[in-house]
Amino acid sequence: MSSSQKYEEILTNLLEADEKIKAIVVTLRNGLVIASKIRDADTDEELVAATTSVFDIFMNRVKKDFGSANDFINMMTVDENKFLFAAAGKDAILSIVANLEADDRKLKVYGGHIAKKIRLLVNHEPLDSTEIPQVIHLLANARSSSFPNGVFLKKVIFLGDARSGKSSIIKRFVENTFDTTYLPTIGMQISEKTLQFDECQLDLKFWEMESQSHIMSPLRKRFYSNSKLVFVIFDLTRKQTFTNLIKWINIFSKNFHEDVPIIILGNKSDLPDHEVSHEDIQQLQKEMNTIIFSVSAKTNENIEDAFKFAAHKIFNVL
Ligand SMILES: Nc1nc2c(ncn2[C@@H]2O[C@H](COP(=O)(O)OP(=O)(O)OP(=O)(O)O)[C@@H](O)[C@H]2O)c(=O)[nH]1
Ligand SMILES: [Mg+2]
Repeated sequence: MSSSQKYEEILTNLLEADEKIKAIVVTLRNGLVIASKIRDADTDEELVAATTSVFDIFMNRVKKDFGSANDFINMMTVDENKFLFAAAGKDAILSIVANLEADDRKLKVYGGHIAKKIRLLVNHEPLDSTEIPQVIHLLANARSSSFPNGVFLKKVIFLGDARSGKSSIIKRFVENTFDTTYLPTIGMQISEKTLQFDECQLDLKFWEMESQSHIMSPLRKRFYSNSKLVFVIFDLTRKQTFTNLIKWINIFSKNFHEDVPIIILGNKSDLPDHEVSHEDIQQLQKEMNTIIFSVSAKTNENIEDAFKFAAHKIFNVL
């Protein structure tokens, strides 16, 4: 699929996802339009003119307030329209025009997700799919007001075969970096990151344990104890890691009897030769009545969304 087809599909999927969206424009920082999609051809010219003038105002503000920031998402209302501007990496900007009834949160969830896809396209990095994953629809339609007020510390554990990318996923989320060198996790590795949802401060503590389980078995109980969510990671390019998911989940349930949400992530979506097919994934999804989605610690595809989804699962607000 050519890159212009990919833009076309991504923007079409976004229009379909939220009926309040009137137009979507992807521009380079200098204002050059690289892709656009307008719902109603009748309002075409008018909207493009409105978007361009608001875009100029916004860009001046961006230059002043954010410098060359490559991570922002901003909304403003001008006359009859709501505008969302999201950085799609350092080179491009996604603009969404919606009518006034559009839900801000929904626009931000979709906008943030699509902006990341566009960043990959602009940088000529591999894109796993032009479709909006189910998890994004769930997040977009969830109400953040359902998060409890206060400060919460929650333990999240990572399971999965050696070299599937547990440490890399955590590192990408916590430090926003990626390393191609493989350093097996020894013993226990713990790190932390805070997420904010309105009045809810969520301090997530990530625990990863050495995957050579037999060596570490006396520590297993401590590893599982008090966990509030489990991520199970497999490597999309190695089928065995997918088959072993069940093993990891079974060991967990044998050792820990509380009902904890489990999220399965297929990592390394950036690599070309996937041994695990969409059909395999869909079948397991059905069998386990869970959501599995593909991520890449390398390109950052879907990583943040996976953790946001986890936060919603922890508070059972989906
Ligand atoms: N291409 C690609 N490589 C990845 C990705 N994620 C991780 N890797 C590589 O895969 C290797 C293993 O990653 P780790 O994060 O150490 O895997 P792990 O699951 O923590 O492994 P153990 O700690 O031994 O259980 C490293 O060489 C990473 O650079 C990804 O999304 N894409
Ligand atoms: Mg590791």
